[in-house]
Amino acid sequence: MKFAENILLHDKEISLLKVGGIHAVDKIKAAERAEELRKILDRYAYEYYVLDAPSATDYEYDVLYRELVAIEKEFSDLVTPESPTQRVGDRVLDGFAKFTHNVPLQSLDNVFSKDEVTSFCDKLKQEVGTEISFVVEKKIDGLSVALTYIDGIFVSGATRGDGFTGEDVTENLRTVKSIPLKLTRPVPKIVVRGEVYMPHKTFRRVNEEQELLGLNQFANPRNAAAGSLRQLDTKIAASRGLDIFIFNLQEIEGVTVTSHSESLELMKELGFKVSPGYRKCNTPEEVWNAVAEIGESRGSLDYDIDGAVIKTDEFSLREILGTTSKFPKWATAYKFPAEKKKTRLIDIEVNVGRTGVLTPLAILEPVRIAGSTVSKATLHNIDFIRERDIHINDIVTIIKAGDVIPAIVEVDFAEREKDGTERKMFNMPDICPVCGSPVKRDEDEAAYRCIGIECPAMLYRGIVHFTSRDAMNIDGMGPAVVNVLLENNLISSIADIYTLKDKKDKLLIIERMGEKSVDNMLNAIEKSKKNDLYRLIFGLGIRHIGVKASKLLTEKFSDIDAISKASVEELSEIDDFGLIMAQSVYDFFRTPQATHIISRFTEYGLNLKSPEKNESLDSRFSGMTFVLTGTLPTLKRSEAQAIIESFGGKCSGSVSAKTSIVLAGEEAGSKLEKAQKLGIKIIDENEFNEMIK
Ligand code: 0OX
Repeated sequence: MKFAENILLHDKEISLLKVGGIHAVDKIKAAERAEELRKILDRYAYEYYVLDAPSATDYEYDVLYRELVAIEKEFSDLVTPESPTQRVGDRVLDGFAKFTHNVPLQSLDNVFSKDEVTSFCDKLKQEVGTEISFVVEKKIDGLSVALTYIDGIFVSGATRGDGFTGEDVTENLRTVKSIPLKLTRPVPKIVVRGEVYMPHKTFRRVNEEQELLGLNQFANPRNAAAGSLRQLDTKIAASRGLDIFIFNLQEIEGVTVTSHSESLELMKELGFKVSPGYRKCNTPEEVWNAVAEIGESRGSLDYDIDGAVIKTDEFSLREILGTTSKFPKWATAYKFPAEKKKTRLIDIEVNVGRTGVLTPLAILEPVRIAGSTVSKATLHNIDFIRERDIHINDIVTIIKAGDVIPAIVEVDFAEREKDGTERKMFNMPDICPVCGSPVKRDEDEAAYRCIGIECPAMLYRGIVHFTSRDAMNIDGMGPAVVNVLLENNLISSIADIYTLKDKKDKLLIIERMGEKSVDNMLNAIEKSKKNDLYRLIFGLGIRHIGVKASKLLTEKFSDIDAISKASVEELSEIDDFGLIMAQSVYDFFRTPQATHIISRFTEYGLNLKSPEKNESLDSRFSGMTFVLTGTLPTLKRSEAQAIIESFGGKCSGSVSAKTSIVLAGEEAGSKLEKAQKLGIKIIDENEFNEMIK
């Protein structure tokens, strides 16, 4: 138990430090321990995220991680940019700076058949006049980025952009756990290229969360990865579970490398997650077999690939072959055809979402396509079905490109004549297939919606939303647990969550729920009672009311009672609150269910009061709106925002005529320009410090 001993020893050290003040010797000990912890944590993370072979449990990792956080809190100057604690994402960026690639990130020419693959190989052999070896690797369907390391430390990361200039997304890339922040040895300089992607499993989770938050879902993992990498709020990027495969050495200093395969091995050694399963081949036949092998593996991978890349292995031969105006001549991509298959549409089922929207789903005779068996496809809405004249029993063509969700592209009308099976027209149901309540079509919307407030389908999603991170943030009560609790009749409304502590014996009987996880969940439930009121309001899932609107409600009204009694007029007086939002809040609190739930929340002791306003203390910024832009010399943006709010001011993300002051730091961009044009007062951190003295 080497670590446990270390932990105890360290706890003693820290308490000594607290009692005796900071002595140089204590700080040296803390620095040594921090270094040791970083090494262990980096190794654990490498085993988990890169090798997919963890040697430590989550708990062991967490204990050491917390110890490191404690040291860094005590001695803030010991924090290093490559510390594992710097991956959490605690910055809100203004925008992304341009990044010029030293060595351009080239794109690839394409081939589409076995013949083209063979002639590509033959042509290269002819051109160099010798035998030639190739490397065949997967073509990952994500976003290309270049990562730069100086003396083994990650210093910057940028998107490909047009190949010459991309965007600096260093802070978001820092949150990707499989990107090492420190290499296994300090090479003077190395720039590597890789593809950031979102695993299928994560993609499904992210889309579920998008749905729960009432936001648009991503069409495919690639779009989801792109959207996540371009988040200005690094915390959101961090929450998106992005991953990376490294496939190219762009630049290196201090090490000699002569071939691509050698570079892949070197990058592995340095701690990178190199694209797996590449093959070294010596003949066109071997190249084609490797391409075909990748094609066959496609369906069993947890990420999208859209082809195979064929590259000349020897760097000296690459030099000879050179590039065209667009592509390297020494590489090409074999693009998998988007696979299409015909199958029968057996039935159309209807799903009910959290907001009550009914979505038709095609039930298909199962077919193998793009490496996996498909038996369902989305039909979006009734307009999609009518436009394509889709009927039950039709023979339909389905397509599965890189996308996880297969789609119906067309109906085979000739088949209708031929096989004589009766086609049935599909209509949206008048009653909800889950709860039997009436279904209504929203005006100006393609969506049909169940209006039953107690609909179980909506209930499940409503509870998952209530417990989710941005709402009540109840750890240990994710979708799977909610499902089990509903199935076992332990809850049937969000208020029931707070009765679970009296049902511990029943919880313990449920399979998969051990004593420890039950205790953790019950503790998290208890803790959530003290949450800020905005979390509860957001958790209620009121249409059109997101986190920001919930916060605005708690800023204007003193408690939930005042919110529930507010008129539409009063509600629409809130800045940034439209009439639709005001009406939605008003309508929600007029339902008997809302009244009932709030009285139960009161009974269970949940916090239903808005936070105290600081006005009585010092409200020198009351009525003023600040915009923060650029990087301030010492203050973090979140710190400046907290100071402004503690003096009764507000912060906004954009400059307008309503802005009172712009607090600008280094590299302030368009916001500063706009403020200058509008003649708005602009201050720097020094002036800000004067104002808050
Ligand atoms: C991929 C991928 C992309 C480097 C030289 C020309 C293009 N998406 O997996 N690009 C390249 O190669 C670059 N290799 C890959 N594996």
